[in-house]
Amino acid sequence: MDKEFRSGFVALIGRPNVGKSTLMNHLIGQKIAITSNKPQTTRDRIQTVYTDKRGQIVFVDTPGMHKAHTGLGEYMMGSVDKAIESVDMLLWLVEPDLHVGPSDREIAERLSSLKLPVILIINKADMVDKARIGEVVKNYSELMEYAAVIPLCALRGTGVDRVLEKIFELLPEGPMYYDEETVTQQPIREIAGEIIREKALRCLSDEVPHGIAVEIEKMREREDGMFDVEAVLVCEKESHKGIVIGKGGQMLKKIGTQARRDIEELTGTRVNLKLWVKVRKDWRDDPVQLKNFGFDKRKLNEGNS
Ligand SMILES: Nc1nc2c(ncn2[C@@H]2O[C@H](COP(=O)(O)OP(=O)(O)OP(=O)(O)O)[C@@H](O)[C@H]2O)c(=O)[nH]1
Ligand SMILES: [Mg+2]
Repeated sequence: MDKEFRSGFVALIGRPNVGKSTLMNHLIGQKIAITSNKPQTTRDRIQTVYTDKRGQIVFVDTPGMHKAHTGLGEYMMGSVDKAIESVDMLLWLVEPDLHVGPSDREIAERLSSLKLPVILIINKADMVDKARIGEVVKNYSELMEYAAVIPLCALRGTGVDRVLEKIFELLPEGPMYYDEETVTQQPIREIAGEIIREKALRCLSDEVPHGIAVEIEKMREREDGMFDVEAVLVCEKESHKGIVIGKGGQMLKKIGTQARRDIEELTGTRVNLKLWVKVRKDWRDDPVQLKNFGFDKRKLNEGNS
């Protein structure tokens, strides 16, 4: 009986900044999704695969659920809807906050209308004591029924094994969707662009990072294995350009140095990274620019993952 191979699609959902991407990276044991302390870091679904002898889980990381104020925000929320519609199970992440707010109630209402198992993950358990966790569990349990409730610390990866165990317990017998070596099918070029955006999110403050997009103009492997990468950091206002470049180019250099290190780790080879900064005025509300950056609502309707 316990030899059957189980599989299915599992989305990580919740409000911005609760730790969805951090948890997904720990679940698969590799850093694929970018993370930062700024809300709305993840902008699109990111699919990754975990396989062991118990079965295969295809994780779908999603943007944090919020009320959209830009065209980009609308795309992001469409992408969450698409994920919820197309998976077998949900991991709903929350922070150990005693106050269950209206947006959490809205999420719970929506989830309880679906016929999907929902595992409630109370993340950032390291920030509070055990008694508080008990109260949080009680408050959230009043909202809906869960297949399981698991408090954990995604940052350190503690409690992650219990999540995998529970998912395998709940998934039905199923096929192997991807070969066992696959961790993600996201092209290396896209991951490199996301790494650069992560460093910009982490180095910059205020509203500047939210208007950043990254275009990889060139990514070519030399004969000696070294990668040449040329990328443009796009910002949405002329006044942001100087901030991204920094005094004497220091900010751009800092972002570039940090990004290069991570891209080297990703490619397993030396990387020569060149960065430029361009302004595309208010691109987050410009349908043509949004499409150029891959945030095309039609793509969601076509069911393209
Ligand atoms: N203390 C603590 N911080 C955590 C934990 N998990 C994640 N974080 C931090 O929370 C912040 C947000 O993490 P992300 O993984 O980017 O959150 P997210 O839910 O993917 O955010 P969006 O993509 O913006 O929706 C980062 O600064 C993480 O380091 C945790 O268990 N404990
Ligand atoms: Mg995220």
